[in-house]
Amino acid sequence: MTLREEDGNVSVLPRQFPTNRGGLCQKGWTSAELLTHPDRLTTPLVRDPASGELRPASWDAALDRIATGLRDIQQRHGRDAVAVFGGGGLTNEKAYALGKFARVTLGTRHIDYNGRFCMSSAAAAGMRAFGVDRGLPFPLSDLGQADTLLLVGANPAETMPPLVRWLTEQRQRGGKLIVVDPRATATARQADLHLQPLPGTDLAVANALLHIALTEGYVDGEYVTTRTTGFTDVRRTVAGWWPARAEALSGVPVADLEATARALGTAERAIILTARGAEQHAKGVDTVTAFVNLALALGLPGRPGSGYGCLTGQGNGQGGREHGQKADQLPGYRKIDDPVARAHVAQVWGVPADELPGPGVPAYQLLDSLGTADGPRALLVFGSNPVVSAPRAARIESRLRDLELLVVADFLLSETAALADVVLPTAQWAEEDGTMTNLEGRVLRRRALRPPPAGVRTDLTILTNLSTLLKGRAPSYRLVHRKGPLLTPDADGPEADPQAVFAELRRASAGGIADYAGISWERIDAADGVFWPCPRDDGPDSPRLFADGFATPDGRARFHPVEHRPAAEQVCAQYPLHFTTGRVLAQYQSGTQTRRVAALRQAAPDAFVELHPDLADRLGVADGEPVRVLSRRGEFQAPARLSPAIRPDTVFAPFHWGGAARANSVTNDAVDPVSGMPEFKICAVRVERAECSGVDR
Ligand SMILES: Nc1nc2c(c(=O)[nH]1)N[C@H]1C(S)=C(S)[C@@H](COP(=O)(O)OP(=O)(O)OC[C@H]3O[C@@H](n4cnc5c(=O)[nH]c(N)nc54)[C@H](O)[C@@H]3O)O[C@H]1N2
Ligand SMILES: Nc1nc2c(c(=O)[nH]1)N[C@H]1C(S)=C(S)[C@@H](COP(=O)(O)OP(=O)(O)OC[C@H]3O[C@@H](n4cnc5c(=O)[nH]c(N)nc54)[C@H](O)[C@@H]3O)O[C@H]1N2
Ligand SMILES: [Mo]
Repeated sequence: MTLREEDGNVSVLPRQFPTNRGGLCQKGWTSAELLTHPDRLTTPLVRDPASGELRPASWDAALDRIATGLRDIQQRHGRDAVAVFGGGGLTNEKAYALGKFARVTLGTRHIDYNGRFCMSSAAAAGMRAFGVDRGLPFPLSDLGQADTLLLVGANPAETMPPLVRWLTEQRQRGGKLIVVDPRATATARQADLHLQPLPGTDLAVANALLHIALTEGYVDGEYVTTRTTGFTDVRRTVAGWWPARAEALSGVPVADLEATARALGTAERAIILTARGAEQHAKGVDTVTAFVNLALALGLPGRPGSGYGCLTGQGNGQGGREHGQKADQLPGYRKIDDPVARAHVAQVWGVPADELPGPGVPAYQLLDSLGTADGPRALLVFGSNPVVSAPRAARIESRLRDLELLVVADFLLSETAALADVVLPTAQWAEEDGTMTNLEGRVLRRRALRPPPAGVRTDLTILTNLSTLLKGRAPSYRLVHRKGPLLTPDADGPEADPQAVFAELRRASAGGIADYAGISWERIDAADGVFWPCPRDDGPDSPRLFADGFATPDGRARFHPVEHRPAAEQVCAQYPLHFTTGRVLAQYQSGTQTRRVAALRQAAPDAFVELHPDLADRLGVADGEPVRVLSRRGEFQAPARLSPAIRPDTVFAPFHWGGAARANSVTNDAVDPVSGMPEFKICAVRVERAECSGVDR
């Protein structure tokens, strides 16, 4: 998108770009409204010990409170007593600086981020199969060319509207779209075939599809022999997944399973994509692996117009997972426990390698340990609102309250910021330069249009300020006065220079999996983005991966046998319904931003509980009537929305609201053993009519 500023008002204009072809969703159109929103934070807030209230404070006082608090806590409890929580919406520069801040300035192993809730299962599955995790190993425009496109647990019509034009093109060219979703979503309604499984049974569906591909002869034997290893064990596993068994478990008719396998197996070009519906499960890694197995057996990855991909979600969901805000990761997608990686990054950072901390723990485990005897006593949050978005959120909220020091950098007082001891007002997207990496692995520029309002600092400047205070020496990134006609230095003085951070990120990533060494801001500008890996200034970038080999030591992709297992929590007499969660078009994530935009509030004003009319009938619930949803962990309340689009045994709610309508009050905190991804997409609940005066129960 591009921005236009007139009389101090910013408006968003769509820009012709290969990924979205000038398309922009409503959230994009309205995102400028938040720049000047009355709720915008423009001064630091510090909690007053006497009154217990957040009060405006100077930057010096707020930063000093943080530095003193962190120093004191680390002196009493050690370096790991301080933790950092980042976000997949942060620019690459910020994600990188945050990881370095944790490891070098604070010396703590405790950093993780909300991407753990988002893409970590697909990331782990991609890593173990292909040796690399890039959402799409091919340009998005390939979707338009696919003869068969299988979307598993993805609702792009609501979550990625700019992508829908590729689906339209695909179908206009005569391609077949198949959607796997327990609900007949806006996306599923466009499909040629909609499989409507019980939540949490996709793995069985995938194994059955491979079973059929084997029996009907769609497996590409030569590809399997020359480009992969490990198929024998997978063949043995899927032999037990005859279609009727998968039907009994998932409810997807055998005929539909066969039609899907056939459509994939006979297509010239076929693409399989997963998103959160398949991934946010305690078996998300194995579920994605099952679809990767299917793609490999059909010989798809690396073939033009074909392959497997994950639809990455957040603004910088891809870049956010490459530069070291993951607990086990160093920049360039390196492993923090790899001695060679540590030596390389330590040298770039100018510290001894043995001073770098080891791996921390995944997001939920980290949040759940806060304020406990062995857990961190202080937390700094940049770009997340876990009070609304974490599973079993009431518990996480109470963990956050147990902290000695909670610091939140945000431009709005999110539900999490409202609990903080110190809130730092930070810049928004239109006010800072940087880069983002999209789901294609394409590194793009984000351009500042105007300086932040007086009193606001960028995340990078905040990190630099804190480093200076804590280390007592010059900051790691030079502070510059911003230049250019619009970008006059603001009242608070100089800013950290994101381009200098990017220059260091390039060196730190050099030789890693996500190698940015050959990517400069100038090159990005000249080429409408640059695809990593791109190791050399004068060498090519990588729009397509896997044409010649995979990123494994022997160049072959790896099959992994995976077995279906039940959801972590089963329905029972007391909690007889399956509960799943997701998104609606007009709200974004924890809602901090979109709930404040009038047009979006109007489009999606309230939380709701989606119920099949038959189920509603049984419960005696009318459309629009408030219902309570209860699980073993808590409850929330929202109006019922009756819809024949959902399975009668399943209830759905969006997670964009906090307070009494918080869907995450009931979600399960079971996590995937490999990725640490929570099981947001299935738990057991009971639904009741909410008690309200004048209505008989
Ligand atoms: N409007 C809007 N757009 C967004 C966002 C937003 O908050 N609002 N967030 C962004 C982010 S961070 C992300 S990660 C993406 C997410 O993008 P998506 O993955 O498309 O979004 P979800 O709604 O979480 O889940 C997709 C679908 O999974 C289905 N589902 C639930 N359980 C299961 C299951 O067990 N199996 C299968 N196959 N499907 C299941 C749900 O019914 C839902 O329709 O969206 C991005 N875009
Ligand atoms: N039940 C259920 N829960 C879910 C999901 C689900 O499908 N179901 N999906 C999960 C997924 S995929 C995701 S990605 C998470 C998302 O949930 P969160 O991690 O809570 O993400 P956001 O709501 O985007 O929160 C971002 C916060 O940071 C602020 N912010 C935005 N940009 C910046 C920035 O550049 N700097 C700073 N300092 N602050 C910034 C915003 O104002 C907002 O308050 O939710 C997860 N939770
Ligand atoms: Mo996400």
